[in-house]
Formats: sequence, structure tokens, C-alpha cells
Amino acid sequence: MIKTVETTPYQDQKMGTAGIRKKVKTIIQQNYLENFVQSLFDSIGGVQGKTFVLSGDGRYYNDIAIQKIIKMSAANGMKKLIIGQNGMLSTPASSRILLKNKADGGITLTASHNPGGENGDFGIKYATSNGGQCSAQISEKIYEKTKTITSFKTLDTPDIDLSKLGIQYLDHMEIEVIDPIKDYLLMMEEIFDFDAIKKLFQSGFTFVFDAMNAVTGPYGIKIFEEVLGAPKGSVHQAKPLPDFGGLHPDPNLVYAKHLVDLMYSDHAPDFAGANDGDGDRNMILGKKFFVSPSDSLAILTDNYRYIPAYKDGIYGVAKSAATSTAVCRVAEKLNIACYEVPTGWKNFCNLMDTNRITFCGEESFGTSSSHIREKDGIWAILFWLNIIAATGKSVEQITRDFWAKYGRTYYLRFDYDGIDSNVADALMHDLEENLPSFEGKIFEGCKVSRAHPFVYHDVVDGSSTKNGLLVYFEDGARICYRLSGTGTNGATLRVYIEAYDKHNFDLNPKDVLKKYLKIAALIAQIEQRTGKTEPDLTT
Ligand code: G16
Repeated sequence: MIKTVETTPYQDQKMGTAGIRKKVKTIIQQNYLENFVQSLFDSIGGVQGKTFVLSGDGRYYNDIAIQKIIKMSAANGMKKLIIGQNGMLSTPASSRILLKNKADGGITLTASHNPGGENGDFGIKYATSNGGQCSAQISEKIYEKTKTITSFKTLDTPDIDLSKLGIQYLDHMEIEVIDPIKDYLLMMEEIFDFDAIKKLFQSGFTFVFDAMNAVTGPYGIKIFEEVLGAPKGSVHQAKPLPDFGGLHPDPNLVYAKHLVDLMYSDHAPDFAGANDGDGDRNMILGKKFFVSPSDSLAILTDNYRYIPAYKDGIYGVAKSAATSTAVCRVAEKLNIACYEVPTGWKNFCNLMDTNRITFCGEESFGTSSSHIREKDGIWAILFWLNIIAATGKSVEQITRDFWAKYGRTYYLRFDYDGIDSNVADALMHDLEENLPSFEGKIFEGCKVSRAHPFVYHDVVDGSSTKNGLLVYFEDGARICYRLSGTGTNGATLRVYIEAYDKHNFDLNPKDVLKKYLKIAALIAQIEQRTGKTEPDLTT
């Protein structure tokens, strides 16, 4: 029985870098989720006769939200929903399922790398038929709709059993509950040399995959342990938990410190990889060795020929403006295009759809290729394993060879968290105004060569986006400032700094970048405006 429920709009349902992301206590307000979902449906011309992929990363409220959306989908005339068993799919698997089934859209319930649980975050990512997250223009349309919505449609019906694989019906809508891993595994087998990786494990190569108690645990067990033969127990924190076991499921040096500690101990295995809450981010570590995400993108690109799916050649590459320029040097050598786009994976999708790029990546621990339209944590780990299997070299050796060939780009991101949004906006606004006045000036002995906002002109759809402010130095160093689009607690100012060194590869990145951090704080007046004398987080 279709019910039309009257509702009043919320005014804070603007989507950020990747969908809408809020504290759980915000999302569970009366009709909050329903308002957003109905606005989404309405702003894309309804869902009558359409097929969607619907799932989540299993975080707190996933089970309740998914039932609400199933009922709303049926009431709005959706033809079919494809759902991962128990309502769960990783973000990359969801993109794969969407593309494989030529679905019209996808909804992923996740706040990605943000903490889960009752006091954590929840979110909704919306993907269009190309498998990638919707454009800023569509997000804007949805937001406009949320501000005036007056009713939504749902069904008065019991919950659907999502533990059972197969097809069932709700009213006229087909619901197909699928194995969340099968298609994703098939795709990975098509891309990588699984036999070579199996031999690597047979040779006694030791390995840890840390799923951070999040969605990719079962994928890790199946792919690394059962199919590739990594010893049982190689996958750590493998059971997806609604609160990620209290972890902040962001695989970086700070939030995956337990893994970093293991890799810098005397019991370190040969390799460790970790994924985030929804499985799109990755971290790569060797024995007593960390690979920065910007370097990882560059190294994978430089070694593409070892991977069966790419061995015949790749199109160009792309990185977000905030990501280091390491991959640009590889692209130059390979004589392929290197694009620089605003932060947000959706900005790579047009380039992939038009065969301009094969690989892309971001400093925020995301790397992937055109096999899907999302970043892919397990893909990145398999890529590294495949290179190791093909070359017989360690993570450290592969990285050192890379530095020897191209020089080392020292890179770190410094985050200033929990700033009042008005203060943060004013800081960015004034800094942008002042940028031209820095050109030619010398700070701490470093001369600014250029300083300007990063403006991207999409070569495919002609749209323009401004995202971040850039300051370049004559010595090759660079500072990028931008405000995070994924936080739920005030504003986060991110300061990304890189410095290039052709000869010295063993310096401490913090030492190398110290003077640029000082300059960054000085020219943006960070302390005067925020009261912060140092960043809250360095990754
Ligand atoms: C999302 C996007 C990424 C982007 C990141 C940036 O990541 O999908 O493409 O790099 O946000 O976050 P921020 O705006 O906070 O710097 P995820 O993993 O949260 O989906």
C-alpha cells in the first residue's frame, strides 16, 4: 500500500565531495533520510522503470536506512534493485555491479573513512549510470529540491530479508540480492596475474591485509586467503562491524597506527595493505617502509607493463591538484597525458569515459583505473602484489628504484581540524585575494614563483570548477590549500606540501617540509585566525 507522507524540509542537505555526510544523530532525525532520498529521486526525473544498485558499508544505521530506501524505491515505481547480501557492497564493488548490469544509478550508504557507530557518521553516495558519483550540477539540483520538499512516498510493508541470495518482489519491484564478492573477484582475475601472485604466496612471502573492521574484510578473506593462498589469518580485522570496532577506518599513518607499528617492528611481514570503511582507499607498507599515496600512483603507472590488463599500453593519467606531481614526471617519460583535476573522484570520470586516462589517484589514499568509476582499495593492493611477483623486488626496492629514476617528491598533508566554518571561509577568501602579492617574494629563503587558485576546465563537458589555492616556489616546492568536503565537525583546512629532491632520498619528510609549513602558516595567517600553532593531523 503506497503512502504519501507529508514532511517539512531540512535546510542542511547539501552534498560534499562525495555525497551527503552527516553525524548519525542528524541522519536519524524524523524524515531526514526520506527527504533526501525523495529529493534525489525527484531531481533525476523520478525512478519509474529504473534499475538501481543499493548497498552500504555496513556501518551503524545501514540496516535501517536500506529498508527505508527499498520501500521508497518500490513506492516510487523503481523496476529493480540490486542489493549486496545483508545490504553490503564495497564502493568499488558497487561501481562494478552498476556498470556490469547497466543500471541507471547507485546508492551507497557510507561515510567512507569517517568513524561509524551511534556517535559516528553516516552518508549517502549517489552514482549515475557511468558508475561514478554524480556531478556537482546534479548535487546542486538535489540540494535545491531538499529545501522545498513537502512529501515523500513509501510503502507500508514489513522489512525485506536481505540475507537470502536470489530474487524476490516487493509490490511490482524486483529485488535481486547478490553475492557481494563474486563479480568483483572475476574482474580482479581479469586484470591481474593471479597465478603469479599465488606463486608469490607459495614462496613464503608474508602479507597482512587490514580491513579495519569494515566492508572489505570478507573480500580480503576470499581473494587473498581462499583464492590466492595467503596463509589463513593474513586478513586482520576482517569482520565488518557497525562501529568498526571503535576504529577510525581511514588507512593512514595516524588512524592505522597499529599496522604501521607492526610494519616497523621486528615481526613485520613483507607487505601490508589496508582499506577504509567502504573499501575505496588503500595504504601500502613494506617492511619498515611506507609508500606515500602520491608515490604509489606514480609507481603503479611506471610499472603498468607488469599487469596483464594494461600491458599493451595505457591512456593518460590524472591526479587531483592537491596530489603530488610525482606521477606527472612518469607521464612525461612515458609520453602520455597527465591531467590535474579538482579533489573528488567524480572529476576523473569524464576523462575515463572518453579514454583520456587509464589510471588516476589522489593524495587521500585513493588509486584506481578505468575498470570502474571509483577508487579501489583492493585493486591497488593487488597491483602492488603483481609488481612484486613479477619483479621479485620488495616494496622498498621498487620504491627506491623509482626514486633513483625520477627523484623523490617529499609530500605531506597537514590538517587543521574543527575550525569555525566562517573563520575558515574568510581565511580562504582573504588568502585568495592576497595570492598575487606573494609572487616574487622570498619567505624563509624560498622565492614564490607563482600563486593562484586552481581552476579546472573540464575538457569533456566544458564546466569550470575552482578548488584550492596553489603557491609555487622556484625550487620546485609547492603548497596547496583547500577546505575538506567530507568532514562533519566544523571546517578542516588541509595544507598539502611537496618538495622535490633529485638526489637525497633518505631525508625525513617532516624535516624537509618544515620550512614550507612555516611559510604556509605565515601567508595564510593560520595562527592569528584559528589560534592553532600547529596542525592537528599530519599524514
Ligand atoms: C572522498 C572522495 C575523494 C576525495 C576525498 C576528499 O573520499 O571520494 O575523491 O579525495 O573525498 O576528501 P576531503 O574533501 O575531505 O579532502 P571518500 O573516501 O571519503 O569517498
